[in-house]
Amino acid sequence: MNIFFSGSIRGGRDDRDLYVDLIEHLEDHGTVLTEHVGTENVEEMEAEAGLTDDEIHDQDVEWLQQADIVVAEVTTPSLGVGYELGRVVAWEKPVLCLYRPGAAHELSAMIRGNDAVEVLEYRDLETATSRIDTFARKHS
Ligand code: 6K6
Repeated sequence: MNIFFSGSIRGGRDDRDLYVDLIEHLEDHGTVLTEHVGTENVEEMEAEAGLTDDEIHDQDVEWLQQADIVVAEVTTPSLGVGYELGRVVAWEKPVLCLYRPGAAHELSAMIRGNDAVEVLEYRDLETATSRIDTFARKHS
């Protein structure tokens, strides 16, 4: 199963360590196409590799098309994550969004109010991974 993990990059990297834990757990269920979302210094690394924004966009859209399921950590608001979610909802792919209540930003109504998206409000990693297991099994 191909899994697209979506998380903030230019929106802010405060939750990067958490992304690493979630990606590691998702790898039990299939191939995570977007491991780089958890990578430290991803922007510097990809800039050094000479990747342009056009190439990043086109590659990410290609991975979104290949994905069987999408899991997004949406606590740190990100334009890119919101864009990715809009695209996959239009393609009717299964989407799970993970959000920690009490964060600096309330979750967008465009995510919480979207019936095509499963939203889990969670406070600890164990709750998130357990829901990921249920979600991944349901769509495998
Ligand atoms: C290279 C050069 C400059 O920046 C980079 C690295 N940037 C990205 N590399 C890969 N995927 C990216 C990059 N920027 C955004 N994305 C995609 O958008 C990822 O799939 C994330 O889920 C999402 C994050 O969007 P922003 O708006 O927070 O950056």
